[in-house]
Amino acid sequence: MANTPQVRFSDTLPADEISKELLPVVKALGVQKNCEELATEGWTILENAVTPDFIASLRCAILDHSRKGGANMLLDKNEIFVATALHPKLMALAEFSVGRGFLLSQVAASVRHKGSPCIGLHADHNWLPAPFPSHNMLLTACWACDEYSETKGATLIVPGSGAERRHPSEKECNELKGAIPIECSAGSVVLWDGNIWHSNYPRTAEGERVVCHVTYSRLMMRPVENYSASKRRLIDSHGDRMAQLLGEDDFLDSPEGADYSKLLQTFNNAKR
Ligand SMILES: O=C(O)CCC(=O)C(=O)O
Repeated sequence: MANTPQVRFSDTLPADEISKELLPVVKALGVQKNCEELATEGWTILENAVTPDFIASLRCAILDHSRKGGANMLLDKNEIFVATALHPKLMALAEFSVGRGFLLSQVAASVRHKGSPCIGLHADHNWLPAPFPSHNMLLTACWACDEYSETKGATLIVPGSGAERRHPSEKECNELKGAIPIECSAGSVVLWDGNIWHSNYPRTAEGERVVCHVTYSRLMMRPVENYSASKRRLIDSHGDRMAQLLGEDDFLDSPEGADYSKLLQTFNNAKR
């Protein structure tokens, strides 16, 4: 994190501006262009972010922990997941995109085989109502352990969709108008903000596409108080509404990571 001066800021830095404290870090790491792309396009690729050995070890660790197409809650499962989450270039891009003091939201993985279906067009601001705020809330960093191309099941992106600052409609989800594959080599990290519409192409090539998904969120997404120590007792005594208040009525943060049976309900809740 860049040094925090002991003065009280009364302004807010524009979403596309790199703070003067972060700028030297961004320049030293060579990620200024990535910051610009995130600000203007909503996505960027960090090519060759790590060595081939690192990405091979990450791929093995993901496969070791994956069940039924992926895994969640990986941060404390292997030191390599810590290294992905704390990668200096990602930390700098996250500070730029989701602000100083940003949080780790998840470290998950996906393994897509030939014939794996696509996940459907969405914006990662999925549990925010539209219009989305001008400052990004969620930054997703996908570590490609295998080459990305359309037939290999690359992430699909709709360039320019971030400017809509809303969720895609059902028609837009079906038509995928203007969609392109993100093409990159294994060892690259693809990052996008919460506004841009994306999905993935169904994999038609043999083999599998292994990806580590690291998400960072803006500090304001965190509750002020943390009741995890007494959560179970409070919910047992007070029921469903207490479960909702303490975050047990959504797809986020179940003991095994995301609980996808509650995904639709969570995304719908954000829009009513
Ligand atoms: O797996 C992909 O290519 C897309 C992943 C995705 O949609 C996400 O992490 O939000």
